[in-house]
Amino acid sequence: MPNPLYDALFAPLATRDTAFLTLPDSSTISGAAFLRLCQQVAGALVAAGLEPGDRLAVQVEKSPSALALYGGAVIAGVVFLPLNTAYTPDEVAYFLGDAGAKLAICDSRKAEALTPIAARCGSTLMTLDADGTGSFADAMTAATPRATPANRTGRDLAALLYTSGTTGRSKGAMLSQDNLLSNAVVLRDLWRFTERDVLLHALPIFHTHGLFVATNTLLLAGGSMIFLPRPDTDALIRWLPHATSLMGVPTFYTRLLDDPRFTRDLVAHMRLFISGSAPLLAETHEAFEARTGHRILERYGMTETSMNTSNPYDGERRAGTVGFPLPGVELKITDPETGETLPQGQIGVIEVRGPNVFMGYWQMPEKTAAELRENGFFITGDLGQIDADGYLTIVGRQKDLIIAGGYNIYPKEIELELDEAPGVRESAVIGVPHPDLGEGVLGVIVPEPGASPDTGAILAALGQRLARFKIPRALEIVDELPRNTMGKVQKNALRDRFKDRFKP
Ligand code: MLC
Ligand code: AMP
Repeated sequence: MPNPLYDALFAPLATRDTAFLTLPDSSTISGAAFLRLCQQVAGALVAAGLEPGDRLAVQVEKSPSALALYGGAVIAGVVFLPLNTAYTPDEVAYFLGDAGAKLAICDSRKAEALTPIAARCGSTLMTLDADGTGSFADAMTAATPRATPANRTGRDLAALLYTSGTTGRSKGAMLSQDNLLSNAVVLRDLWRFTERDVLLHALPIFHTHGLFVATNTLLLAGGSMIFLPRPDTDALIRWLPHATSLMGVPTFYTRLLDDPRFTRDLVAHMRLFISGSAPLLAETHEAFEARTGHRILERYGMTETSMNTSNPYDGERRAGTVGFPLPGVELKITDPETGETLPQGQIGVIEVRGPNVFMGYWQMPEKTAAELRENGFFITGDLGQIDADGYLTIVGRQKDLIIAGGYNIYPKEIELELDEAPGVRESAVIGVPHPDLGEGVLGVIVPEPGASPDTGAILAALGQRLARFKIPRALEIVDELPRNTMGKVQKNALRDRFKDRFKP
């Protein structure tokens, strides 16, 4: 039965007895063995009563079994919903409820906190730990492996990936099989991935970058991956000599450059370094070339669209730019007020259209209509400018968004919490330059008259509710927030005032 994503990415593993994954202890998992793991997952999903189109939520540590959950979902035709391991149970509750996940799989450490939440959301809860044990692992052993993929078309949903919203409510981006597959084909070809490639994979696998850009591209190319649980710099340096390519967020590259062991010799054999998910400073690009002789290839994408643009493989990889639209992707710069296309060279909103663009937000028709035009163009909320040679530069964001270490953080979600804190009248959350993470989260609070808020206690309380990467690295107390004549908080003024807050 047809299942385009399975047929292109997973079916070819059946005859591969060479390594698909190399693990930190140097052990390997062959392509065929990984496919068997995926088939066991699919068998257990079917045994748990999941049918094509049902949603499977997973919040598990990175491991080969965790990656096999994705493959198993593709085989069973189940919609894969990966969740950041840093999310608190409160945050997970929203995703389970909103997506109507039939099954949720978590680490056993989280099972106690998530049991009542899953029950409330009508989801079955099972466990899978990074060592491959847990109640779902038992179910995999007990079930008959499912080798025949569910019948799916390219328009069927493959994944639901949540992105935070400007109003605080996360939106589930619906990605079809075609969305994922079209992007993998383009990236494999453009970046020249082949079966000889070994990707050093140190990204999390709950986001587009580590899950789709990295994994799908390597699966399609028939290459392999050194699969590290974390982007630990020691481990990167230990494994780089065995890799041909690395995909990372800019923090990977700044951390490597900070390490004297990261030398030209160490990476002389490497074919390709790719960066994305957050802006790579031109100075990092230049320092990297000076140290290694390699020019990092920067590309630009998002959850809703997977990848949109890339610097060229052969031509000039221009520092500070994200290159050209990918083959098959149309891109224009529009006026934020009128939506009209602007002349080349002007700054405006980046809009994209192509087979990569998602199918809309899960059960949010108004939000879908607001961001995805009827003619198929998606309004990214990023501000860009195209130079005379056609290179796109991202010059800012229309959306109030902070990107720290490649994770997106919407200030509104944190402001809503801070506003409720004892002694706080109002708050504003901003991103300011951070030497390691690109941007760091800073909370600015105005106290109630006569109050002296306990910032330590406020941050500790916030940690109970929100994932740690969202917690402000510091809180500043001010008498009042700068506002324009319309009463809107002027975050630019705050960003300017506190721009050196995290300077070393
Ligand atoms: C970890 N912490 C962060 C953070 N990551 N804080 C802010 N932003 C981040 N990104 C916090 C932890 O909560 C912890 O806080 C402390 O920092 C140390 O945590 P850690 O786990 O030791 O951090 P580390 O492993 O060093 O990870 C840092 C990182 C990682 C930047 C390498 O965050 C990472 O891998 N980021 C990649 C994100 C990604 O894949 N994005 C792609 C999105 S897809 P405390 O308080 O406990 O000390 C997308 C589309 C596209 O955007 O274009 O690709
Ligand atoms: P996400 O919601 O995680 O999909 O994040 C997507 C956002 O990350 C985009 O809208 C951009 O703002 C940002 N982004 C991704 N790649 C780049 C890049 N190379 N340079 C600057 N910003 C980027």
